[in-house]
Parts: sequence; C-alpha cells; structure tokens
Amino acid sequence: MSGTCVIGLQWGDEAKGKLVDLLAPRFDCVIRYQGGANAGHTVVAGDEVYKLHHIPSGILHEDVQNFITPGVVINPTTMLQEIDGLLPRGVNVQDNLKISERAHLVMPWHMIEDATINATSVRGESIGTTNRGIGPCYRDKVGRTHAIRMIDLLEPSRDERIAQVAEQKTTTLRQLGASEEDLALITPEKMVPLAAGWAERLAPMVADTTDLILDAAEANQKMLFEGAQGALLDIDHGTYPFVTSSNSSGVGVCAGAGVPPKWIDHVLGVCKAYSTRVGGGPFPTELEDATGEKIRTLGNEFGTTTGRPRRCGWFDAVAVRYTARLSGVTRLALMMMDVLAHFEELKVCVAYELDGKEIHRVPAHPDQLRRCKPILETIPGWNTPVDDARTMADFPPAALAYVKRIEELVGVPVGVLSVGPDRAQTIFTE
Ligand code: 2SA
Ligand code: MG
Repeated sequence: MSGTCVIGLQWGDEAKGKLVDLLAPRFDCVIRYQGGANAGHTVVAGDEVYKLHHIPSGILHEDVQNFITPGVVINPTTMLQEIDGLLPRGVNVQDNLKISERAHLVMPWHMIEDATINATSVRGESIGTTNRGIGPCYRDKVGRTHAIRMIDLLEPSRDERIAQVAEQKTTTLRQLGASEEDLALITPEKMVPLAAGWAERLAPMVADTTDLILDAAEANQKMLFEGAQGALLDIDHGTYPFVTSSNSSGVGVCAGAGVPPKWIDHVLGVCKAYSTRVGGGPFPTELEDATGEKIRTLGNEFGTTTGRPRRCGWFDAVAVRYTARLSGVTRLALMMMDVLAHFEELKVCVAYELDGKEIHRVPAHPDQLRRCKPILETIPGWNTPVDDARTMADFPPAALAYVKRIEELVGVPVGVLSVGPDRAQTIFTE
C-alpha cells in the first residue's frame, strides 16, 4: 500500500501546500482531487514564493509526476495563467503535469453566476465564496445537462457544444440579473475561439489520469494526495450550507482521484494551532476582539486567492476531533506554532454548550452551531519565539504541554510541527 493524504481539518488555509511541497520528494506522484482555483496553496522555496491554485504543490520537484484528477474543477484561463507564471521560473509543468480528461471546466458563465448570487443571503448570512465559479460549476456537473469537461474540448463536436451551452447560459443568466456587459463576454462568437485556444494549449497535458494512477498504484508507486480547503468546508460533512461544493475532507479522496480505499494507508491531518475561517458561517471560537486581531496580524491571516482578512479564533478541539475521525487521520500536523508564541495564556475549546447542555460533536444545523458557546480550557502560553526551533528539544516545556493537550483532545498523535513558512521551519516528531 502506498497512498498518503494531506487533509485540512479546519476551514482551509492550514498550510497544506507547505507540507505537500516538503513531503513530495518522498513520493512518485502528487494528486489534487477536488476543488479548483478557489484554493490558494503557498509554497516557499528559499527566496521564491509560489502561489498555486490548481496545480499540485509537488510541481516544484522535477522527479515528481503531478495529477489533476476528475474531482477537480478547472478554469482553463486561470490554469494557463498559472502555467505561464511557472514556466519562466524554470518549473517543468509540461512534462510533470497530467490533467484528467474527465475534469469539469469552470466556464466564464460560472464566474458570472457566482458573482451574481454570492451576495444572496443564505440563512441570514452570505456564504462569502471566493467568486471563482466553483459552486455553479459543480452544480452543472451534478445536473449533467450544461456541463463541459476537459474531454469536450478535444472532440470534433466542441464548437457546436460550446455555442449551444453559451446561448442557454445567456438566457438563464439574464433572468438571474447578470449585466449585459458580463453577458457580452459569453456570446458564442467569443466562447468558441476561446475554447479552441484552451484546447490547443492544454491538449498535451490532458490524459486518462485514472488509468495512469491505477497503474502507478499497482506498480507500488508512492502517491501523495493533496486536499484543498478544509474538512469543515466539505459539502456533505462540513458546516453546511457554509461550505465549498466538493468533498474536502479525507472521505473525498477516493471519489475525486479515482482510487479505491485499499491504496490509502496514511492520512496526515493538518491544522493550525488556532482556528481561522474566511467567508460566512458559524465559527464558535471566533475572537472578534484585540486577541483575534493579534492572531491575524502575527499569522498574516489574509486569503491567498482573494486577499480577504481571515476570521481568527482559538483552537477548536471539538471540530478538529470530528474532522480527524471523519478523515481517518493517523498523524496531526500542527502548524503556525510561531504565531501562538506571543501570548501569556492560550485557550482551547474542549466542548460546546448548546441550549444549556454540554455537547462534544458538531451539530448539523447552522443555527445550532451559531448557538454553541465554546467551553474553553485555559492553557499557559510560552511567550517565547519558536521560529528557530528545529527539534522537539528546542521547544519550551509550555509549548510541548500545549501540543500534548491537543493530542489528547483530538485523539491523534502530532507527527509534524511548523514554526514558519520556510521548508526548514518544520519539525518531525519521530
Ligand atoms: P467557494 O468559492 O464556493 O469554494 O467558497 C465557499 C466557501 O469555502 C471557502 N473557501 C475557502 N476557505 C479558505 N481558503 C480557501 N482558499 C483561499 C486561500 C481563499 C481566499 O487559500 O486563502 O483567498 O480567500 C477557500 N476556498 C474556498 C469560502 O471562503 C467560502 O466560505
Ligand atoms: Mg489557502
């Protein structure tokens, strides 16, 4: 068996990209299996900073094959921009990236639709999407009638299909209230040549990734699956409806990538030493005060894709225990320990109080989760920088006590600690 997954256990931005880049040289392939350009994975290699959206974080390693599999939704325009940003920096994207012919395309009409409906309030609050067309694209995928897949770009029926869907989408978007200026971008006259251009440039990278990955698994190759967003944003298991439109927890790996569970033997669950959330939705441990502001500043908590300030709060062990169990996590990676190094005392949420009762699970209804009051345990801070820690022995005892408490509460041992964005600022506990 040979599959390892890197899964975010909170609401995304847990620094999965950093870990995938670091672990990639130990693997033959790195595989993205859900989400799309809503993801923002930051990889720091020496003085170079790479911000990846679709492309797997293993791309900086010459010997690693990277796959974008059927569960991912691809915006060809931004995908090509991402590729064009990497090529002059010497990254061999053409040879080291394979894109599934089954992957669905985020079309310009999906972007317009996302922007048109994003302001809509759902249960009293807007979802606050990244405006990358993700929800409308996945909806068309499930609806089946208006979807465009990568393989559609390479068939003789392409122009006819694109023109037909463009016309249908113009009608429905006009009814939704889209502006004529936006609708002028999706006429068949604009869309047909645009799609032809995508096809020409992307064709050399398009492949049957399912077949290639099953071959790799059967040949005992080592596979690293890279999650995007976090498990609390999972469409089926997250804080619905304030979620993304894909299975971003560990249970999404098999369906998205096209691999059976028997090939997966290790799951690294990634979480920050505190919590963040970007976009709408309930967040029981949120700190809307100076402490939250301090975490945001120290952690530079702003969206990689949209630049939005992230909401910050204490570590929520109820939520992470849930997502760690759901994702089958075998080791935790506790990130951003350097950010928590400037506090006299820290708090961790050990349970919720819901309508006068103590509960230890994440309730299904957003109103229930909004009513949950966090039951916080106070833990002494270490108030000493740990940026230079390189072994477990370099951490102050209070920092190790914090890590131990999180292990106990979540029920999974910590295997990795991170004290900064650099590759070197990563400590493996064993
Ligand atoms: P969408 O665009 O339909 O997936 O948005 C639905 C919800 O999912 C959240 N979401 C994210 N949360 C954290 N990080 C994400 N990626 C970017 C990053 C986000 C950014 O790495 O920083 O730059 O703002 C991500 N992608 C989706 C989103 O906020 C909605 O709550
Ligand atoms: Mg991110």
